[in-house]
Amino acid sequence: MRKQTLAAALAAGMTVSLLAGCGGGNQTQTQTTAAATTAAQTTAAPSQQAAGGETTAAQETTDGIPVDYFAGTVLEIYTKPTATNDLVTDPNEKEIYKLAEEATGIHVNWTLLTSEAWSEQVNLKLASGELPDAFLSNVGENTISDNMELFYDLSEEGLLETYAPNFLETVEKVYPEGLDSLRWPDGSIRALATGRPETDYSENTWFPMINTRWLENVNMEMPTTADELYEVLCAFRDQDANGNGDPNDEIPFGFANKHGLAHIHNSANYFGIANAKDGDSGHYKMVKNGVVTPTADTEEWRAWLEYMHKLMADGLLDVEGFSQSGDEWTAKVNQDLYGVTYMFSPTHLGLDFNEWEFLWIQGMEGVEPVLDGNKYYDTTVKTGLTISADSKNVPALLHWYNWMASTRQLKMTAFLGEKGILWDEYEGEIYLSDDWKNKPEFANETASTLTNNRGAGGTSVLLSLDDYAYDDRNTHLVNGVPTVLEFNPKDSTQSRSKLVKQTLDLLQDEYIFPRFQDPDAVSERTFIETDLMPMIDNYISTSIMDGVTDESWNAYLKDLETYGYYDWIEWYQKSLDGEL
Ligand SMILES: [Ca+2]
Ligand SMILES: [Ca+2]
Repeated sequence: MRKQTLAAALAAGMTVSLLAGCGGGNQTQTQTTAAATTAAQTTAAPSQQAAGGETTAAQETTDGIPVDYFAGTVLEIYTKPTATNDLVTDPNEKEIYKLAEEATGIHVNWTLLTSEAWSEQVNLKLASGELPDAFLSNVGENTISDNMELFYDLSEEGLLETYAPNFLETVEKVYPEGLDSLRWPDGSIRALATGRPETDYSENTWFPMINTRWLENVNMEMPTTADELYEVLCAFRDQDANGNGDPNDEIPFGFANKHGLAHIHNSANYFGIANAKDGDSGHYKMVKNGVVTPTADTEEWRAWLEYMHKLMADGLLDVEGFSQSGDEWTAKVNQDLYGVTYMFSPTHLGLDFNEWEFLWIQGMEGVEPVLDGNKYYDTTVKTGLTISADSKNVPALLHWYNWMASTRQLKMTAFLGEKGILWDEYEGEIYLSDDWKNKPEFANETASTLTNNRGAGGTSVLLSLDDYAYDDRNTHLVNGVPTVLEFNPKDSTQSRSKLVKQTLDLLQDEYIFPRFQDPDAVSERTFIETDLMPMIDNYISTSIMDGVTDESWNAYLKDLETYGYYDWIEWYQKSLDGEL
């Protein structure tokens, strides 16, 4: 095959180039040495970089391919703006792409599509058969599975190892399953990943929160068991807990199944049942010791429903919780009518952060409460870079992409823009910097506009958690020196981060890592879900409103079988085992 011939030719030429051009310099780049080299490189003038000089080591990729091996190549790449406030009309104005061209000699002709036009244009291109070399932005799993043959299979032996070793190294750090995370069911690799994972800010859990002012008003302690919570909620009901003079306007426990994630399902956490960040139906299974385990047929499940029914029957739960809209729920939050409810953070709802505390109780004796979510939150874009099957520039493209991932500093430049504005270095470590805020030239900017206009965010290369800034939420450079930021309860990022950090240990360790799946297999699952999920959801709401009897419970257990609950569980077991 052509590419193999190219690879072979390159492999043969590599030794020669190294000897002739680079003096056999040490190819081993630890992060520390790479850091030092690229720090110099990033600040060096373009002409110096092009000339090489002392930056030789950084100008070769780890495997020794000369950085300018593909100089003169012109790539056609489609992309879209990093975010809606990315006003850059030519991505070549961004620092990372300037550096990449200066170093590799590869020029990119960009076609920048609006987010609105993206899907349509990608599909038009795919239908026309006249494809650019690559799409650098999320093409999407379905688009790929529908047009598999139009995307280059990057699983070809030796291809990524030869041209994208830095990327491969990052992939192993980012995904517990390494490169297999990017494989399709047939073993092929049709896209490379971009962006960065998070464990901190974005974890999508909504937290159960209790109003401590209300607790003080009714003169009670923070509850730690289901019985104590019941007593507290009764006090909220019976007294003027919000202190507005009316003892009857409190709704002790609020939820809204039609709003985002403030769902009653979250309260199953106290009974040891939690999702792994996949919505309501995520609560209907858990992975325990490598086995996908049913939850919706357990004694814990029934105990949860019975407890919530007791709250409902005694006027402690919002009776409108199943029917009200998100806006109606929000209005009640803002009118100080809820003593307990679910939140991304109080600050995000415009509430006083210091008035609310995370509410964590033991629902059932002997059952460990578990918080929704999992300890690993994948915010990377797994279909971030796709290369067209008929591109004549596959090695050059991989080499260009790989170069941008050759050091932490370049990855940070790709993500946030040039060093010295949003990020900088201090004694060899990378930090986010706040010093741009004092510079007149950035007076009209925000962190968000700077990020999006100067960096390429998730639309660039792949970063691991270690690549990013040290303690990025709480330690920033201030006047060039690492400074632990004072906690500001009005800062929604800090508030959320504080809650997330406080609760990370309560998350599950086991979960089903998302993979690309055969669309037919996915259809089989969604077919089961069509009737199964409404049945379970209906049993939840009926039980909480009207109670659980042995008769209703036994009929429900039978329904679980009839509606394919155990086939659904088995499907996820296969998914966990990588058999789909
Ligand atoms: Ca009351
Ligand atoms: Ca009141």
